[in-house]
Amino acid sequence: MVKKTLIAAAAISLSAMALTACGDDSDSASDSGDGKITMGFAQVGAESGWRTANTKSIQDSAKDAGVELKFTDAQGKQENQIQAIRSYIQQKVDVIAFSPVVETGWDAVLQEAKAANIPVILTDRAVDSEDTSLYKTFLGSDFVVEGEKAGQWLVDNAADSDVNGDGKINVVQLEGTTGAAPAIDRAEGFADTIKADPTIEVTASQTGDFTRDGGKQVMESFLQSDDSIDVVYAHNDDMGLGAIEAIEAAGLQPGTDIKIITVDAVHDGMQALADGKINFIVECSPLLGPQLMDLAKKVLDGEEVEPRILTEETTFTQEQAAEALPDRKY
Ligand code: GYE
Repeated sequence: MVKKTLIAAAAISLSAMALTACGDDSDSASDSGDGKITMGFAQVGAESGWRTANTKSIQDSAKDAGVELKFTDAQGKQENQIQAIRSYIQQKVDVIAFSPVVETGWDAVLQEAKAANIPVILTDRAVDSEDTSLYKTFLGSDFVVEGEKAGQWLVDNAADSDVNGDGKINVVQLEGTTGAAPAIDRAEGFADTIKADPTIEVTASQTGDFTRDGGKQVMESFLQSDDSIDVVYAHNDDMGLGAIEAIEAAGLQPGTDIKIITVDAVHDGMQALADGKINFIVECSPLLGPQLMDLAKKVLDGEEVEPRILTEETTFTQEQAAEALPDRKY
């Protein structure tokens, strides 16, 4: 139903654009003549608290920067994102930005954007295209480093994390969306770092698709098949929050009977951390909007921009979460 609405909306705006395009010959890579930048943004979906905060940041900062934003929600489907990007190309937006659901499979549509002379900015997630001329820059976190920070906390806190006291630290991993850059990289950074301590082992790993419900379901099945779980490493807060529900339903105390490490540091995650139900969170900032608008302007002004722009992030212990919560923006 929602998908149909999206397609219908795209079709309507396409025909509207076809009409206006007749009187407008400018097929430039700069703004379409009225001084106002039009940006087409193809969002992943609304799978998590992080994504909600990210969408709000992009919408608010477009308004603040006077950028006309065309926004689509792909509901977690690559085909919807590709369709949205194609419609932005046909509408001759000035710039396209998107957060790719998965890493692979973008070359064709990005080549179409390039042929139409519309610059593309990758926001939040990367693509694995070898041809880096297909996009101007990639703005977002270093997900490998995030995984390393999560792993390092566990290595540093190994003595307290052998909850079952069997001399081994059994970790179950709740992975993000299969094929997505943050899922691939957060797993890799974590796996590399825990090698420093041979008692730490990932004993089970499955996708929870970055959702609370997914995290809960996967954790329920992990708990049914294994009673020696010491640690949960969830690729985002929402899956960690779902795991908390499953752990509590099994009569165990999250944060004590099973340690929990997550990534994001959105409000609900930080609350659970301050409450002692999560043990450590690696921050991943969703507030990419202001930098994105700034980059779009620079790109359209013909300025050189760095091909990779990293966001600044920190980590939180339980005490730090309690301190930071009152001023948290998301
Ligand atoms: O960590 C997760 C979201 O791409 C960094 O996607 C983003 C991730 C974020 O669903 O919560």
